[in-house]
Amino acid sequence: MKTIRNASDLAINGAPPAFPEPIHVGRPNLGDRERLLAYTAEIYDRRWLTNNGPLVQELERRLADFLGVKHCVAMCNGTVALEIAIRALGLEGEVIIPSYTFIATAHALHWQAITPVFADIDPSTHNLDPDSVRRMITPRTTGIIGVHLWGRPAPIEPLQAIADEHGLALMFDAAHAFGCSHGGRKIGGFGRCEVFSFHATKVFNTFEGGAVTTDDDELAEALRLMRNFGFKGYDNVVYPGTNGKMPEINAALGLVNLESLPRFVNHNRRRYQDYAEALSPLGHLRLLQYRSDQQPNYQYVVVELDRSVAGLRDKIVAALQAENILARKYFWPGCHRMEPYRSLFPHAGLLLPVTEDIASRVIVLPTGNTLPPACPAVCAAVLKSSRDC
Ligand code: T4K
Repeated sequence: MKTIRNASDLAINGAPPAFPEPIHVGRPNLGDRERLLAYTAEIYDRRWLTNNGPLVQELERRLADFLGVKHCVAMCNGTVALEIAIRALGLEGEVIIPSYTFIATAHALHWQAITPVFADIDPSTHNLDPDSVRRMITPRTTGIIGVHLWGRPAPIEPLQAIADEHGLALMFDAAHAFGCSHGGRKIGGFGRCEVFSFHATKVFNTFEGGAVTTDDDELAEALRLMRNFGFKGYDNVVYPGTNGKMPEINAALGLVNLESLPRFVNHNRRRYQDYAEALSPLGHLRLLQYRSDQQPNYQYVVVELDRSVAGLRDKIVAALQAENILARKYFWPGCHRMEPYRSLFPHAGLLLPVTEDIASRVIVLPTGNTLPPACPAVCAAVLKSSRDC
């Protein structure tokens, strides 16, 4: 492994890369291979591949237990889970969301002819700013979708108070927050419902997958029917449903990975501590911190550059990538600057100064099960030296 002392040691300046293979943000965490193969053989023998099979039902029970919620409805991915939850809650008109999120949060509304209205975020948490949410409410508003960005809980109680005051439905996009907690309670039981992504890149994955969790019996029933075209028994459709079903093979990986989740989170926590130690001497950036009363999953290692060096971000990311560290600029430039929203709402940015500022300064670094132990120190050396390259 080369030592990076200054800019001339960087691969972007012609030196060899620090790592021979790409190191990805979102490299999948995988549990026991033999257990997965055993489940696969079972699926094969049983010839029950999808449509609410026994492994999906078992995964749903285990997830509901783990999250401390009454109902967990497994889905084929997080985006369809969002769409179904939005439909099952009867949202329409306008729904308030952050712009600083993955595009799926906005698209899930747009696909149902609902207008996403972008509220600004709190600079210290990157999550929705309740005051901005209040300002976005109009007579057409029917709901709020809070996002637990980076696995840090959205401001749950203030958002619930706003929702109650204005008669709005509150749900959460919990795609990043599997295994995280708020006030001693696991994310999953807040708002009317919460939506998880179990995509390959998430701390807990089922290849592709997702789930909606809720304590509301009626809502759970609607979610279950809607994910299967709206069928209630044979030959009887009671909702305009879709196909949101999770296949058995996905549930099998879920069962395997759930067993290894404590190991995945522990591993991420140790890597996060390595990053914290390696980055602490650098004055031109800060590593995103977690509150001591909130249990994180450490799935995203988020670095915020100082404003004084924000203009160097692309150069810094390019320097990391040249070392085979495939850092990302999530969630730049914000949903409001992507289509169709930038054409629909060309002036949205005027009301989103914090989103624009944060989105221009964040770099997400790799972590996960397969992260080479040297990566945090190399990232710190690159971040230090690439200022001068
Ligand atoms: N809400 C929020 C807040 C979300 O963040 C997401 C998804 C959703 C909703 C929607 O949930 P899903 O419908 O996806 O279940 C990735 C993921 O595809 C996406 O799931 C995730 N958020 C988003 C934050 O990240 P991309 O476009 O950055 O993915 P990609 O292909 O660039 O992969 C990221 C890195 O991971 C790459 O360096 C390659 C590596 N990778 C990826 C896959 C799939 C692997 O090493 N192995 C793999 O199998 O969106």
